[in-house]
Amino acid sequence: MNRKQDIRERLTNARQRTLRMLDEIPPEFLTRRVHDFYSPVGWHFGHIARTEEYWVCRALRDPLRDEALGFLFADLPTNPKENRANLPLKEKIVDYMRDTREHSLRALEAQDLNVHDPLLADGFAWEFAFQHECQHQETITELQCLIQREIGPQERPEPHIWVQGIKPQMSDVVAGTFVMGTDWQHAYDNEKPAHEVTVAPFKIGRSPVTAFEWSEFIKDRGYETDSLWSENGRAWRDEEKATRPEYWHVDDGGHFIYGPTGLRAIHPDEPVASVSWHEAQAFAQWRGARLPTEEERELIAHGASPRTVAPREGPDPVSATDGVGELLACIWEWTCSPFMPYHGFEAFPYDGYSLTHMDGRHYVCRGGSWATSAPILRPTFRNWYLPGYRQGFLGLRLAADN
Ligand code: AVJ
Ligand code: FE
Repeated sequence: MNRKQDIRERLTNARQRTLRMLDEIPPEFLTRRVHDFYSPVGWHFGHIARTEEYWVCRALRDPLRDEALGFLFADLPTNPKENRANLPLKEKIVDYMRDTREHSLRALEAQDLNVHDPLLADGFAWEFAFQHECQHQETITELQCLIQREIGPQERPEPHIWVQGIKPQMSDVVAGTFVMGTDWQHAYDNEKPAHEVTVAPFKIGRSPVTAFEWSEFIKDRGYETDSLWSENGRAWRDEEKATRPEYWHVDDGGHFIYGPTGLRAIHPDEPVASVSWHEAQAFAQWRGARLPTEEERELIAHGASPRTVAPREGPDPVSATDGVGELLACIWEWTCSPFMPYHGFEAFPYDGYSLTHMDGRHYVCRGGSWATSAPILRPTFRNWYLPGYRQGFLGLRLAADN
């Protein structure tokens, strides 16, 4: 299939899903901020359109066609999240999405992609817009969960019985040299360049830490045991009054969590989610283990079969398989590595994508979650958050020295 046709189809498929997601949002929530960290969910739909329009226009050296909407839907410090609640009506957002997409596809049709300009070569601007749309679909899923939490339980789901969970096991990984990162033109700047890395032997969890394992940490007073927490971790815990993963609802009958369509029972073997880096660190301490480095996490992911899995309603329980599994599309896994540039990194297409976050304060997450769109699941993909962040589908996998 030719490249333009391929881009067109992928953009069109992504957009079908985005529009389906928009229709699932209760209209009264489109302009409402349900959490301090987030813009109102309606903003994300315009932002997807604006980002595509912006990069296509930049590539063509054309001005933005609608400066006002271009600003409203920009993720800029001059446009703080409080401003982003003044949104146009849903129909106008949908019009903007349609109009910018039509313009983008017309421009794609007319453009020769066999050129040297890095914004145009092989359709970079369109590919960037596509991957960006996929990423915001996951943010929208996070917001769907938060919206369900605001709405509250419609009915009490049948709880799972939490008697025991799968036995956590570790696999030995031999020392090895592998190619970390990629030179693929359409990878994000932070994944480049490809470079050789040598890793000492280590042990790695065969699956991410499960909800049941986390419940044992709680029972063993892990949250109250100061020696398990770093100084910053303790400060965070006290400030947040954290006693369990933020989105857990526990009553005497069971464990529940809000998914994108409402409250659901937590399966004991599903990966624990919505834990911060501080909590993940304390848990690893409690188990006498540590978080993997991102080098270790990428090394094991290169062995993973590149399954393409569609996003689901929630995580599947992990299985006690031989070898290391659940490497992609299960849960984002915290690593102990700060988000920093690889040697030879060049910010592209703008500093704000990666560089401004490479401040030593953010930590890398790897793997992708059940809510990550399949086209952006890859072993080299780096996600990052501040250590106190626990919204989103974030869990962990343990590692240890060998
Ligand atoms: C990589 C998920 C931290 O959502 O802030 C979306 C991705 N960058 N639009 C974010 C991103 C620009 C980013 N994360
Ligand atoms: Fe964005």
